[in-house]
Amino acid sequence: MDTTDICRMPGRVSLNAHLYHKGKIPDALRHLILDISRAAKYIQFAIRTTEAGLAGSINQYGEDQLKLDVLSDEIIRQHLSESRRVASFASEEHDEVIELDPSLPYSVAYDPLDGSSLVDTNFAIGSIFGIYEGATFIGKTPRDQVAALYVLYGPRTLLIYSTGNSVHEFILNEVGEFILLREFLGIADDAKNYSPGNLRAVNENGAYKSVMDGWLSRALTLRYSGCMVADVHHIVSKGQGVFVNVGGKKYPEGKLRLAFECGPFAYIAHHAGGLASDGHSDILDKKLFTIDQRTPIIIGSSNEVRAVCDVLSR
Ligand code: AHM
Ligand code: MG
Repeated sequence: MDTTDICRMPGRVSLNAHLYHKGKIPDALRHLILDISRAAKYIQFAIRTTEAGLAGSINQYGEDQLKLDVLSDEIIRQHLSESRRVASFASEEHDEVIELDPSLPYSVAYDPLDGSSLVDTNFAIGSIFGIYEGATFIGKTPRDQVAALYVLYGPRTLLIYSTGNSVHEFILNEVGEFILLREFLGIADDAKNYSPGNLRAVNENGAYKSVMDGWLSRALTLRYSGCMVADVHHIVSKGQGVFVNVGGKKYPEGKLRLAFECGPFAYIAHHAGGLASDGHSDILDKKLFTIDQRTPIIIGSSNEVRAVCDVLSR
């Protein structure tokens, strides 16, 4: 029998079928993304069924961990370990790289539950993943990622991935399968919405205040939730917008991390036609020296990203 017949693109397109037919990636990478998507299903169940309290522990940044932070991290750890495709991984919740088997093809950086402090408010939160070829991603740049994806746990559970061939969106259906919602998502050059993270920094960062004043005078629309996954997804979903998180004098690099948050989103924005900068250089070209490295980020519609960088550098 002709195998291309058996593997025809079905009417209702699963994540697996899409990765196979449109991703055109090695089977090992396809299976790794599917393993991660399985972990996400357990996390969305955990969010619905676990109380929103503290775990009684702190993470590598000295932040209190929620039970859900710890649980989400364990779920992902388990799926990455069992996948037998991961040489090493690093989580935002730990201060070290976990080495599994250097002969395996990929290394993964992930934030298990971004925006988890919002869980008691029932705002949307998410998981973020950057996948690299080789035994470690340290010494590489986000441009070296071979895939990036995030999962948004909101009223609906969405998974968005890129393997370098545009950006595609899936929805978790009632029987627990991720089904294609929209493919080839793009980000327009001009922004109508703005998402100003760490706005408290305007008190010590006059340039950021000028950026904010510019948005207000141009009457752009504010869209900010406090979860980077939700806020950047707003840009990906609406096809325009800008998200900023920059620091002040005390923390010039801001709060967000290159490996776990900014790198994967920069890859996704790039493959949707957008841009991500630290104010001077493309986030995709920033070398990963340590897992806890932070970076300012301006991400989204390219003209707006450039305009914001211009004001910030004055
Ligand atoms: P987290 O990974 O500890 O949840 O922190 C990251 C989140 C981002 O999702 C969001 O953009 C940012 O922190 C908001 O920070 P703050 O509440 O300090 O302004
Ligand atoms: Mg985070």
